[in-house]
Amino acid sequence: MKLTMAQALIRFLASQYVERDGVEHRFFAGCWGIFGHGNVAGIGEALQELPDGLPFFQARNEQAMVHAAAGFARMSSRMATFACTTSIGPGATNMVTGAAAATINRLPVLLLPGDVFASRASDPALQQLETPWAGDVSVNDVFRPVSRYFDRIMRPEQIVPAALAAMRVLTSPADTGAVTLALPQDVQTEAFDVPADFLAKRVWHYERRRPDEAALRRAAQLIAAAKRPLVVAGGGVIYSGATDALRAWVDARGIPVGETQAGKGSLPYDHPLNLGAIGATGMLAANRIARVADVVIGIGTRWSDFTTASNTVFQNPDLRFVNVNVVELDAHKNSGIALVGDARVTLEALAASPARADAAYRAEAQRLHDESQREVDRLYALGSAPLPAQSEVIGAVNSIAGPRDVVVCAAGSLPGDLHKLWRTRDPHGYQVEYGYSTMGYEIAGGLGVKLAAPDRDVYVLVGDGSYLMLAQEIVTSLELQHKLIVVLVDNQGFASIGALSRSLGSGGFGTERTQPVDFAANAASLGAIATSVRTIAELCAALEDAKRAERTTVITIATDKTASVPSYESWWSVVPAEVSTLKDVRAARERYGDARRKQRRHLKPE
Ligand SMILES: Cc1ncc(C[n+]2csc(CCOP(=O)(O)OP(=O)(O)O)c2C)c(N)n1
Ligand SMILES: [Mg+2]
Repeated sequence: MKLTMAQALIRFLASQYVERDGVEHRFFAGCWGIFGHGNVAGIGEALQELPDGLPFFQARNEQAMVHAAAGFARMSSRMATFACTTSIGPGATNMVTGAAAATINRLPVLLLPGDVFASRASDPALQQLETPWAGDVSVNDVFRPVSRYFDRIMRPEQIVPAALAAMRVLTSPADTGAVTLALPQDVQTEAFDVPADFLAKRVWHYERRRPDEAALRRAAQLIAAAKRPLVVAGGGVIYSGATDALRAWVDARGIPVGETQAGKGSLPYDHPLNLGAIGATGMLAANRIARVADVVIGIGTRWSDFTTASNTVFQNPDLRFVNVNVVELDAHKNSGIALVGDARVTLEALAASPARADAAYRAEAQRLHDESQREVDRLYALGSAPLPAQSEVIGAVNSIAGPRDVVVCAAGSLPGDLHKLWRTRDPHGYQVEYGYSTMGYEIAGGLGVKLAAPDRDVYVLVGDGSYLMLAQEIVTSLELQHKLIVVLVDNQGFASIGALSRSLGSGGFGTERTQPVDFAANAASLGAIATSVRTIAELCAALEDAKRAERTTVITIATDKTASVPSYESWWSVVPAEVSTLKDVRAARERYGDARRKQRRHLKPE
């Protein structure tokens, strides 16, 4: 059949399916896009020509549409996503931040930026970069480092191998991330004889890899000998659907669990072995237990500095690691025994392996779990006046959200506070993007989450700074009739960075907003139901209204940024200047030197 490259690609994408554990469904829920020259006549025509192929979703900002795709993919445990089409130039490069966020969070998104004419017949086209020393460079080359697969389609028939390669990466649990197919605008419209098999329904069988048997035996031995074992549950537990397997495995052995940002929800918050958040934004339970643990079993975690408190959270000199991860890179971190495999399959493979946490250690973990919960109660009911504290806002939203509802967040002081305080009751109930911590992800990512789970209420918690960076997808949520409940926490600026700056002796320099903003008027102008509340009681009433409402609601509440949630014996490495005329900076540098001495490298060979 003779089709244009764009028509062939859209038909191909509409025919891709994934299957895992016998459940099969389409991989692409649709195609987000903003048209301009570079896609309007190619991909645009192809989408219009085949309305039953890939449903089209119009966005307001290209970065936002990648976030929506990523939020959707994450809520779908990476079993489904969107394609995103853009014009050439700024439309394309607006997606770079979204691409990096998706790749760093290991979430599949397919990016289809328009590219300059392959023929070069009208060079330089509007928005085309001219590079004196290289004729084959375009702005789209900036996608290379932030993509797990990149190709530029210079001839129409090249789309056949490129599209297959793209699908392999998108459906690989280990390799997934942003995939970029840069599409020169003339090539999109060129026709070729498309092989029928290319367009046939194709099912990608999502792999559950079993780790190497010898590695399993070595890991089982190490775990059996442990007295103070600790599991650190990362996003891989949730993506793999391993939460039940994890619960059974730790219950049988009395092994406590700390949760990373992506792994929060691996166990319900009130499970006695759930010590809650670990690391720089960790709670006292997980962080204290981590300090003495002798074997740490990381499951589906990439050991970011927030999880390890910049490599200070584990202090046992004899500590050994076992890393269960589909990604080899992660499985080998911290000199661990590498179990390269799927979390659920690996836990099942270790089901018969004996292990028992020491009784006193278990009792201490239980005591700390209870103490952490009392601390959450305290912070939920802080009674800060005249302005409420952010922790009280979190408490109010948590108490009104249903057990299956979802909280979405990404940057500022909210993610850390949510990590410590949010009571997660469902494995998919906590969707905080903290791999890239992208200001502006919140509303767009929340929309993606809602598209993946329309039967759940989605609570987007967003700071005033993040809101001002990227809030326009409120319009899209209204257009699509996918309701979001947005709670905008206004502390008049970049409070998290202000606090960080003060801790570094820089006094909050450049982090406050002096210009008042009427956020309710702003949100109302976009079409949302918008209110501004002053007290927690008013917030609760507004949240109840929002639950009943059919449209997206934005509730703004001003908070007291000085009533912040403490950090629990944790640290995060940010380096103050080595020399400075500022006295406070010099003092911070000295404190930094002391704290750094707690950093560990975990080099002990097997
Ligand atoms: C796109 C982007 N730019 C800059 C940063 C660095 N940064 C992290 S948090 C933050 C301030 C966020 O302000 P706000 O949303 O009001 O949250 P708050 O810190 O006040 O809780 C900044 C500037 C970032 N994470 N993302
Ligand atoms: Mg703020």
